[in-house]
Amino acid sequence: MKRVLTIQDISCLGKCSITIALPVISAMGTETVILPTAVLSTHTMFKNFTVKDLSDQIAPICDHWASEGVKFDAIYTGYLGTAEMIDQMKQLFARFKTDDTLIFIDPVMADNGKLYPAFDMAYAKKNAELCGMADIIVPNITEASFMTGMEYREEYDEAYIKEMLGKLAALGARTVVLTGVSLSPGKTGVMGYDTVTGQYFSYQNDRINASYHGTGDLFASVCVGGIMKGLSLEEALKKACDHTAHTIAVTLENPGKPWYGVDFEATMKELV
Ligand code: PXL
Repeated sequence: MKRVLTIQDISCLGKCSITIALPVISAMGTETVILPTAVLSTHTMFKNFTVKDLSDQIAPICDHWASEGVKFDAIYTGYLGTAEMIDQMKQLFARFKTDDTLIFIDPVMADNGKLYPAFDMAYAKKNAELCGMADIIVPNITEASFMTGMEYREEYDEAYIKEMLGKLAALGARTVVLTGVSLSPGKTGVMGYDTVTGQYFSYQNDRINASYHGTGDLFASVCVGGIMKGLSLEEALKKACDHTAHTIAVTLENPGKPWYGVDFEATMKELV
């Protein structure tokens, strides 16, 4: 069985980051090791959330794993929380990456043109550096605009997306994938660029007029889970797009849905 290490916060209430990645990747049939970057009472879209930063735990946990000789088939990072934590990730990659370890980075920090409350431009710059060390990165357009310095646009054409992919590729990752990309009216999906083959690829679904917190984490987790089960990146991205779109549709139908997260539990059976 493959083994993934996922590094993100634990938002105790909120259906995001580790509370999505752990159940989803495990249920897809891959051992999922977690390294929590912080414990928050809720995700940061709630008011008055508490945060306990776990920076001082990363090195001792890694020391212990190293002494056990543990190896990872993939390392998947999401919401990291502080610039210092990003620096620690660089050391962690150096320590645990082998020729067979996939580094998958979702530089979670922004959406809809704005950085999340905890972040600033210095954090975006650090995230850009980290993305340069990845095999695969999956920023949304907002995150990519903060990392590349390109203007964020709500209306754009394929040339804008290709330029953004080129600037992301210049950061250093092998394959760059932009999420939340609409290539024609009423559609949404991904567009990517593989720097080794020089090929662009894209996949689009019908756009559902609703958005829920945690959908990016669900998308990335399904993608990592799919790759670990042997899907090609393009197949895994399709599965992640389809599953995320379906889960948004199911969430929309639930009259009792919580405001703060996507109902990923409702579609887990179909995923598995
Ligand atoms: O879903 C992304 C995410 C992860 N972790 C925390 C967040 C968010 C988005 O707001 O606040 C703590």
